[in-house]
Amino acid sequence: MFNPNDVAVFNGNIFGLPYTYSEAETVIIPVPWDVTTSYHKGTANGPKAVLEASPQLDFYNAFVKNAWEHKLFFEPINDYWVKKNQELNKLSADLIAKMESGIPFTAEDEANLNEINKASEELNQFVYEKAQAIFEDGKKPVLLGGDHSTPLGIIKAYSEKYEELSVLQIDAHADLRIAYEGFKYSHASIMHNVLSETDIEMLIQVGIRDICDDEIKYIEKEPRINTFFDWELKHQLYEGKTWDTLCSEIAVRLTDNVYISFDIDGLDPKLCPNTGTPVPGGFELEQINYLLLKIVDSGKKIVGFDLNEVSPDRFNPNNDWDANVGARALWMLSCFLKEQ
Ligand SMILES: [Mn+2]
Repeated sequence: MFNPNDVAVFNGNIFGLPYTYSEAETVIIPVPWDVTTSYHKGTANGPKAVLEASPQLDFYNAFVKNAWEHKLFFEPINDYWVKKNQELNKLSADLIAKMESGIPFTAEDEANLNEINKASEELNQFVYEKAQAIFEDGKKPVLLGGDHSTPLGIIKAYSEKYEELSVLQIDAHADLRIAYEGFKYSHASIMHNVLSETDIEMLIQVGIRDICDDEIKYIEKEPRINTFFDWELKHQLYEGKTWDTLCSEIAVRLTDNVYISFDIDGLDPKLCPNTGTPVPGGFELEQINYLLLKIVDSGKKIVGFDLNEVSPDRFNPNNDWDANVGARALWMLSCFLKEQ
């Protein structure tokens, strides 16, 4: 018998929950992938680190009754992708170094770039088919990255399953670059790829604070995007507007079915110091919790999510702070699915 008040035991499942795949309502797809990460590598180790940090959480949720009864199952981390990621990271590190020093590509570099783009396509297809299979089993797929390139396939599956889906993106970056550093499926291109390869209705971006001119132009001319920049939100807070009001203003932009793509770097970097591309500014986790409560209160439905860019400490394997926060973010998002 599982007692949610007991000390959690590491049983291989997320949060030490006692559910199998066949019992599960929600299945977490871990994606150990960070091939296109340009700054700090390490988000490929995010799923394992979050899984290991997860049993220490307590299950009480002030807003969701018996939250632990939500039957969550964590799929085994797929070894094929772990190996593929390691292999390709050697190639991509070299390409990125050349690009950043302005060294022209040789024919071999071009071939390597092609190989990475092909593998990314293969990964997207794998995630898409996995998500579809979970839907077909009458369960809900959610995704834990990896870098922010990983959720394209699952967002595609959701956009086919749900009509008028909007994506709520919590992120420091707009991720609207077209083939960043030559990588078609870059972490920095995910929302461009979502807009061009799925039929989502709206993209609502929150917390964006590190962005280039081309992305600003993209946002201005694309009617499906609505961006709440970090500086706009913060200035309004400083001027006395409440977070409650701002959350209502965000919620009203969403369609009835909401998918959340949560890049951990949308939070204040003190909560994710080892993430791939940390940026000062951002949110407390409780502010995002409040935003999601407001969205549900406004009558909209949170149907699915991904959490990405969580990375363990590269220098100190005993420091599990990033993974700890990641596990709490995952728990928070999961609770919003149970409530539906
Ligand atoms: Mn991102």
